[in-house]
Amino acid sequence: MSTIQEVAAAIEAGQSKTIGDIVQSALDAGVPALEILNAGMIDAMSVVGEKFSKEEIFIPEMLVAARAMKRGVEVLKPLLGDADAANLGKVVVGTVAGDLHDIGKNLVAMMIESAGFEVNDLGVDVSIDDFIKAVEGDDKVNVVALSALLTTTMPAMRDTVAALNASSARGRFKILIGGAPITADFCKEIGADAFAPDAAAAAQAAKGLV
Ligand code: B1M
Repeated sequence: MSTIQEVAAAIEAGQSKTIGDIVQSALDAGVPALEILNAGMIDAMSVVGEKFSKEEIFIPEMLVAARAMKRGVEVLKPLLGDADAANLGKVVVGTVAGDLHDIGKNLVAMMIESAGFEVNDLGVDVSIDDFIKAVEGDDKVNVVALSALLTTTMPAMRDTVAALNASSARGRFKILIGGAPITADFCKEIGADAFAPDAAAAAQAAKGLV
């Protein structure tokens, strides 16, 4: 029988071929999907990060762990959604320029979609121009959600928010930000509308903004 620990160990070891079965057998054993995600998978990625900081592992190991995480999330995705969700508007989601991390951003997109929004996911390393085009070219957009995982890409988030604040469409959308180095103070400082510490909070915050 699979447990949370087995899920975590498989993520840490980057077992992308078997993670689907391991997650499924934890579900079959009655472990709730959200618990598998938070206590099994997200915590395991933190361990991966700590090992990388201590130079116990290197970028290839981080990449395989990330791949395993993505496969595991695919199994959980249908269980984390809310099929009866209302249509609350459209959210443009993206990781800011220079930043290639997308696992947290993908979770945020998934939770926001489950909360009842349509999502336009621009991906990673998104330029300011692409964010501006996405909001100005679509009048359904009522939230822009920016993710940054690196302290070195916080300036890109600041610049993106400044450009969005200067946009002609600013009156009809709100700006939500998050990511490991991002704080509520930083949100206030750069003029975004809301900060959320995790994907579930991001979905709640998006609902609160519209
Ligand atoms: Co990167 N990396 N990485 N990495 N990587 C970190 C972030 C790091 C903390 C690792 C470490 O040193 N301990 C460190 C950053 C240090 C810093 O800036 N202070 C780091 C570094 C240094 C780097 C490189 C510079 C390494 C190098 O090349 N020397 C490089 C940069 C590349 C680039 O982006 N230009 C790099 C590369 C990579 C990989 C490509 C190998 C891989 C990413 C693969 C991928 O995403 N497809 C990777 C990984 C996997 C990590 C760690 C280990 C895991 C990240 C992750 O997916 N976490 C990470 C260490 C860590 O996080 N502990 C690390 C799980 C995910 C669910 O959490 O993304 O934080 P997270 O999302 C959370 C919240 O932050 C929040 O919700 C999610 C939870 O529900 N959230 C939002 C995120 N976005 C949000 C938006 C919101 C609201 C909430 O509103 C819009």
